[in-house]
Amino acid sequence: MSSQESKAQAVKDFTEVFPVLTEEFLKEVRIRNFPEESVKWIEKNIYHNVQGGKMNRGLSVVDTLKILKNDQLTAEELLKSRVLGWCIEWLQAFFLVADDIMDSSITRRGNPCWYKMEGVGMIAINDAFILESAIYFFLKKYFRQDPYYIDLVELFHEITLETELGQLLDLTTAPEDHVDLSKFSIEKHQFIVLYKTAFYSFYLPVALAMHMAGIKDEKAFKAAKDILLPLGEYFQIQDDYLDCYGDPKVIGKIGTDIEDNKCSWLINQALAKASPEQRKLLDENYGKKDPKNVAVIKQIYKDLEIEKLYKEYEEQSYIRLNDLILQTDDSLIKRQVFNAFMNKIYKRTK
Ligand code: GPP
Ligand code: MG
Ligand code: MG
Ligand code: MG
Repeated sequence: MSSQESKAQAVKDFTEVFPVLTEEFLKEVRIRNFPEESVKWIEKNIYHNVQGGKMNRGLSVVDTLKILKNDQLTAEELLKSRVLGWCIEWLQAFFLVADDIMDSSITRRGNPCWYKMEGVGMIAINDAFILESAIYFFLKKYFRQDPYYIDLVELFHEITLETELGQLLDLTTAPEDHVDLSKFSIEKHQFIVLYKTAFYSFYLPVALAMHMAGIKDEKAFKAAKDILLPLGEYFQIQDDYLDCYGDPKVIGKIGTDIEDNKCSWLINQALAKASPEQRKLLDENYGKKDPKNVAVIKQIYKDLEIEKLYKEYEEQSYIRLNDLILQTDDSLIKRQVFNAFMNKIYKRTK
């Protein structure tokens, strides 16, 4: 079997678990005698928000466990790693439903954002909470008997807190009514993306698989963090780049970072290169909803060749991160785990 086929099969097997989990969760609602209307609402919430992503995070749990256990997984281990993978996809859905409200976004995964759907609006806030609660229902259902159950629960709680702290800083650095570009810096950006993205997107899938594999050594978790967090930073810089330069048809969302006054990688690079005249234009036009203001910012990015700078950053990151992977202690955690991540994200367009 070619690796392409086995990947397609892995995606298919992973995908097939989704409707099963959804049904189990809906049953949990039904046994509380909720009207069928509520059950249907939740089903729509789940299908609209949990599905349709790249599933990179979820699939990574399965892929990582396969690597850690030399491809020798029992049927039960396969199923449980897929359940954990879906728990991350549920977590991601919870974050994205809320993030899209906070970022005033319009589309997600090629569809209107959930809060933009007819009749949903701010009910989406509660829907996000329900998506989060589903995680703990699945963990209990599938892992209650396992010695590492509490590790999983604690990990989800800890990572959720870290992501929420990152989101807080992301938002408070980008107030809607007050643009002050002097508050931005590359260091601040680095700090925000570490918390808002890297922990849940990169460290979490690997740490979950490590718990399942019975790894206990704190040094192994530390080694995983040391490489996965920089990988996550690189991933979010790609996200910032795609927000401005990605094709909405491909990335499934319309960028709003300039309008939202976000401390994005792009604006930080522009600030570092801008002449006093360009700086004045950045100050006057960043963080405004009017397409005319946005166009001025994009023109300055063009004049400063920010896109070229990003391509260079991407090349350099590839070399730097591969180097870092080579330096990890293979006896603590297999290098292949990290190479698999790198291959999934290098030069991504969505
Ligand atoms: C990505 O930021 C970060 C998140 C989705 C985490 C949100 C965290 C919460 C606690 C709600 P982003 O806004 O750049 O993502 P996107 O570009 O996909 O909207
Ligand atoms: Mg957003
Ligand atoms: Mg956001
Ligand atoms: Mg973004």
